[in-house]
Amino acid sequence: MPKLQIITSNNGKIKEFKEIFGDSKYLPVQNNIDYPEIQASSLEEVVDFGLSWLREKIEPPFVIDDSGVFIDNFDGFPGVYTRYVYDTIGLAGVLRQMEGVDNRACTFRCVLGLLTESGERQKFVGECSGTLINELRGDGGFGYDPIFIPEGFDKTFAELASEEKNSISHRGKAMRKLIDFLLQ
Ligand code: ITT
Repeated sequence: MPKLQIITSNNGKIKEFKEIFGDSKYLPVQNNIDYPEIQASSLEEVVDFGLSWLREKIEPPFVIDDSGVFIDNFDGFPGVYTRYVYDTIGLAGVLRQMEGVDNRACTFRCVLGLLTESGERQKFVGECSGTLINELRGDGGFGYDPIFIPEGFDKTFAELASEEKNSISHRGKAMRKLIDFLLQ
């Protein structure tokens, strides 16, 4: 089975890659080489820079994943700063910032960047909208999962079975586009 390197230090992401790739033709393999994530205004720019930097260091094909949560009431913040906010104020801090906020709508976005064996670059985007609740619920998933309820559900991502999360999540959607491309 051909291997596909996934460049990430996030074990939650790699678990989802393995689940979603399932028995497709490729076997996702984690490579946690650290690459610079530039300060940019979009996930797409972060991915483009990451692909350019990594192409000098490792052999393609490989995939990178930049993702984040965009909160309507804060004009899309934390967005590209989602990891930074998680590492600094954490989910408790996010909930504090959301105290008294009525509009709790937000969208998870995932941008996957692929550098193919022939050096071609492709991006695949997935989104999942929902709301942020005011407590932590569930212990599945990772990151912001305990505070996010996807549209049409009454459970957080952390309370859903992983197959359910993957079937509707930003990463699941982006990854199915990537798999379709690879199998073309
Ligand atoms: P990389 O090595 O792949 O960059 P990372 O964790 O730094 O790993 P990002 O820079 O893309 O990844 O930051 C994404 C942030 O968004 C991070 O804080 C995650 O916890 C959060 N996040 C992304 N996808 C998520 C998901 O499916 N569920 C919950 N939180 C998610």
